Amino acid sequence: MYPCINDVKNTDNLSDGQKCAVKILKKLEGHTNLRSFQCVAFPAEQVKKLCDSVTEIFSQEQSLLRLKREHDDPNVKLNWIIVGDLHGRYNELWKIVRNVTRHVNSKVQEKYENRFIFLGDYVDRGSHSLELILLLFAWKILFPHMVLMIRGNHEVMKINYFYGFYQEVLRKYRKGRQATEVYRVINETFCYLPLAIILNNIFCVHGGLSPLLSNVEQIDQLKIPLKILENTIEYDILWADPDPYLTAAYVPTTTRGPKFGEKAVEEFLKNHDEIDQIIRAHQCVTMGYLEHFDKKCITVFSAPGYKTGQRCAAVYVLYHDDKRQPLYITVKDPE
Ligand SMILES: [Mn+2]
Repeated sequence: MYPCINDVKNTDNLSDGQKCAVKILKKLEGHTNLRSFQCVAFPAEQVKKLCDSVTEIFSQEQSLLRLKREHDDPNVKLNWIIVGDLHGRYNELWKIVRNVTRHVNSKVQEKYENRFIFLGDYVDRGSHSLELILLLFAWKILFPHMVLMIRGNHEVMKINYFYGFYQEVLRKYRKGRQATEVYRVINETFCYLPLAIILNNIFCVHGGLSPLLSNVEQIDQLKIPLKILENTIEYDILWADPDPYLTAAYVPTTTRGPKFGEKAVEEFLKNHDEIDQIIRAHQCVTMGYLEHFDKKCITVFSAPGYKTGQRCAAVYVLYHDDKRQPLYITVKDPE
């Protein structure tokens, strides 16, 4: 089970934003295997409506989302599928949701529901960032509880102006006025994305920890919409990387965020009784999955084909019975 147009209920009572999401999703569901330079075009007006509607939903969420089991309906078993960097790999996203949910379903017989956490880096690098982000926004509008999204370091205009997304939008709108409008409105929407999620005992974030972050409440206090400025908690948690060889807790870098070592992770877990693991994305790791510091921190990377010849990526699944496991996705011919 994945977010699907057939599951949209009460189509007569939809808001304008939901109607727009239905239109966009219907069209995208009909194009799940795009060639490199093929595009699914939507008028700027429609993109704007979609962005306005999803912004409203993100505004009601918080910078730090907390999901606890007791909030769940006890009759429904939830499997959480955690997805790392996607980087415009739209066809592969479809393969991921279809293959992974098929696999998860075959293991779970009872009444269940699959939910998704996307860890950011939706745009740049790949050739279909635009279709991918519109697909995620349409899903979010129609299935807000089933699809959770946080912000990656590429969901920042200063970055995605240079790493592919801006050029892609220019090309798809033939450098017209609609191009700058679409690019601007999507980047404005990015400023409303939450920054981290606590799911049961797991802290989900795009990059990692920050020396400025002693308590997750500090993330709670960050008010969206948010500009990401250097030397802030928000910058660090979007950019940080774990370093297995680091003896200090943190070391700054000049090109990315801080590196954090086992000491930093232990300190963070000690300060947060409710958290026992950190799941992050942000680095292209072999096979799409890597454990750090005795599984206290995990990297998930979900964009097969990100590097030439790299066919494998992974997602991390948190099954309803609390079993946690990576699932690998192999794509035969990444475009
Ligand atoms: Mn990243």
